[in-house]
Amino acid sequence: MSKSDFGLIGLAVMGQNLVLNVESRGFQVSVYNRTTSVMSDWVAKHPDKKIVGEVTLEGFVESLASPRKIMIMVKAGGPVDKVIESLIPLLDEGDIIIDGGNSLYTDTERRDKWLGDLGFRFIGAGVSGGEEGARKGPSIMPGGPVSTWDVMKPIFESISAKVDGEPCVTHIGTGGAGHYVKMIHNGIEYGDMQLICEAYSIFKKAGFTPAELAKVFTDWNDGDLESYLIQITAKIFEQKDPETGGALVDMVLDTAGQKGTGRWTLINAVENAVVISTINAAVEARILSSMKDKRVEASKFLKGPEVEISTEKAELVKKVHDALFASKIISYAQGLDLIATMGAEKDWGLDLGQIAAIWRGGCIIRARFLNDITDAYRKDPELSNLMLAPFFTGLLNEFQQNWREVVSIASLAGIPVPAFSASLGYYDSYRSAVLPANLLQSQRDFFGAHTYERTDKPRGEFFHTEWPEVIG
Ligand code: NBP
Repeated sequence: MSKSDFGLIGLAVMGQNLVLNVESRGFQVSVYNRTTSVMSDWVAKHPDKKIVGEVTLEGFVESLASPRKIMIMVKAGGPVDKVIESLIPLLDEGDIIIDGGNSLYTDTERRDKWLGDLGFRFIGAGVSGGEEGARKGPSIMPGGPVSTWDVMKPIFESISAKVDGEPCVTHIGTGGAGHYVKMIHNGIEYGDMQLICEAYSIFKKAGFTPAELAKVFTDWNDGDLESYLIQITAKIFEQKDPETGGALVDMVLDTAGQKGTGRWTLINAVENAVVISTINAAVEARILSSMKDKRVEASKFLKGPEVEISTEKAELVKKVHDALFASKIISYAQGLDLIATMGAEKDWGLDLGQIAAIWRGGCIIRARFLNDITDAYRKDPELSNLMLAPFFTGLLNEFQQNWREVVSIASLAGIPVPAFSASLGYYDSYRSAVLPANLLQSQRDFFGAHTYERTDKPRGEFFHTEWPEVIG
């Protein structure tokens, strides 16, 4: 049998679908899985495909054409290192290992050095789009050396999603850049999902039925909010529960899980002193949702307002649309600010327009407005903040009044909207030429002699006041 063009280790949901995708583009693929029966059962289901199942790692490596291109699609963390360790003695110099899982970018940087020192080539590639993306065309975010990208480019471009004929894959940058950008993508995904949930929460309190909700989200998906997450949300509201006959969503317990990429994003933002308050609110909302028993208990004691939402339904839909869109702009502005800051720190040479462009298809956050983000950065690659791109400035100026009204309606009705509020807080802080930090700096000088700059003196001159003594 001829040697395979591509090899994949790890036949869980992502691995299986990626193999079918690669094979469908005309490549022969060898596969290996730690639990052999998983591999053989799956390969047996696809007798007509150019898929070679191998029961040993040695046989798997031997079945690949040189230089070998091996994608690892196993659980992130220790399992990736274990697979790499077992591959090393079997590989030849110049062979390529691709880690396509959700690895932490610092692990990718370590593996990049480890494998590079041994003469192998390594790519840490974020793959987004879940099961369907993997099968039909994901958005792929590969890092690593340009020379290795050049070898992998034909396969990556053929398997990725396409938007306007452009493949949703690009060389992100060296080292861990690919997995880093995938991590922030996931953080932004957390933000998008939470913002949609907050819109839902307001509509629910205003008495919208699941059928009305499905209509709102379907209409939104036909307009400027068009996106995969809005689309699936409309479908969720249409789904009936076979047991009760009601809407399935009403039967789903309100506790959300998370796998860690959102938390990693927050840690990185703090390390880089970049504000990502919308994503932060989204991660914390998941944490609070998971505290179901404590919330049920607290609900018996802590009072909220007894207020109905009186805004007429069509008007409320327009207002919430504006609040959602404005908050979404803020979330992307923050996420892209973090990517730009980290990219500069690491000298990754990131192209934010190109990153936005490859998120337009295949991935969970794909959305019409990513075209506008791509345009904004292509027009001005040095853009300091997405909010200041003329297109987005115009939208924020148009939406800001309704956005405030929605946060106010929610607050007066006792509905938690942490991501809407955090986004608005960021917007108002960022646009404030003057903030109350004059008082804060005075407090710091009072208790710690931290000094302050004066409004009537040049920047960089520091002053200290002997404040009155406080007893007790
Ligand atoms: P999982 O993350 O559930 O991992 C299961 C696979 O890892 C199986 O093939 C399993 O082999 C293998 N594995 C484990 Br666990 N420990 C191993 C070890 N020590 N040595 C060798 N193999 C080991 O699979 P997934 O959901 O397909 O995700 C794969 C990667 O893609 C993950 O990093 C994930 O975060 C990422 N990702 C997932 C999605 C998604 O929608 N699921 C989307 C985007 C990215 P076994 O059969 O022998 O147990």
